[in-house]
Amino acid sequence: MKDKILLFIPAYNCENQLPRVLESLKGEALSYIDTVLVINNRSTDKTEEAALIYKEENRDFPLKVLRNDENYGLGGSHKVAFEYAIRKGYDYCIVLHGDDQGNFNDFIPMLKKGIYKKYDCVLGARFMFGSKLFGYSLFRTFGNIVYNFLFAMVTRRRIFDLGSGLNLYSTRMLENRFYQKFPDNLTFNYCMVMALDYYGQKERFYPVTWKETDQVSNVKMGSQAVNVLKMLFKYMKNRETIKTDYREKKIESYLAEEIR
Ligand SMILES: Nc1nc2c(ncn2[C@@H]2O[C@H](COP(=O)(O)OP(=O)(O)O)[C@@H](O)[C@H]2O)c(=O)[nH]1
Ligand SMILES: [Mg+2]
Repeated sequence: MKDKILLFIPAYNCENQLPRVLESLKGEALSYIDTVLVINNRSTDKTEEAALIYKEENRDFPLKVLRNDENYGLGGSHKVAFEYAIRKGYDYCIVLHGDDQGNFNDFIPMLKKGIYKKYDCVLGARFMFGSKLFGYSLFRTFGNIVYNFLFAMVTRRRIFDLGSGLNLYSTRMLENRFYQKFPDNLTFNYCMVMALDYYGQKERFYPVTWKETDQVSNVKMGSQAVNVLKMLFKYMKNRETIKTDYREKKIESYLAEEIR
């Protein structure tokens, strides 16, 4: 039977990039996707309007637009999307950032060969043989490689990325909601990598392209880098810390309104 696949696009202040991302899915990519779910995380620009205009102009494009009840961050947006995927019976949830840095089409050979069926998750990797980086500074590349190495030591597996903007998760793996108390901000993905170790999930890293052109990165690199190290160090000392609440603000349930 054909797998039911949800493509989740987190979107925050990317009015210029989002239509390009949607456009890039036309053709073969859409043959693998049942629903494209754009989650507007309370953007302050015209991101949501851009999504709605795109839907209006592309009537047969399987697009759904949600708006988070609050700004839940990138991690919180994942929680909304994962819940949606589980509740609506999707077999897989693919995440693609809405700011047009990654490219869904990089996953097509992997989807075509059915590679994902043998894993709990397939993680797009920007720093492995076959990956391609455009406009990414040497400093950031180096920093990422060092961090990959540190996480590899602690999780005792080969790590080629700690959070690219293109990843596939099976809903079977997500079902027990192990991620519910993970950080709501951009460090969510680092926790997901530690979870690979703690829960013994089976991952596959897959090389992807990554570009930086007109995006505005919201990452506060310095403070995030330090926080991530602390997180990793705590986990190294006591692996049970992964069960603690990593959030700054406790949220009962992550809710979103279906706009269209
Ligand atoms: N920064 C940020 N990004 C968010 C948020 N919610 C969703 N996103 C999306 O998450 C993706 C990654 O964010 P970005 O700032 O580009 O981080 P970077 O690519 O790791 O430098 C983008 O596609 C954003 O549109 C949020 O609250 N903050
Ligand atoms: Mg980005």
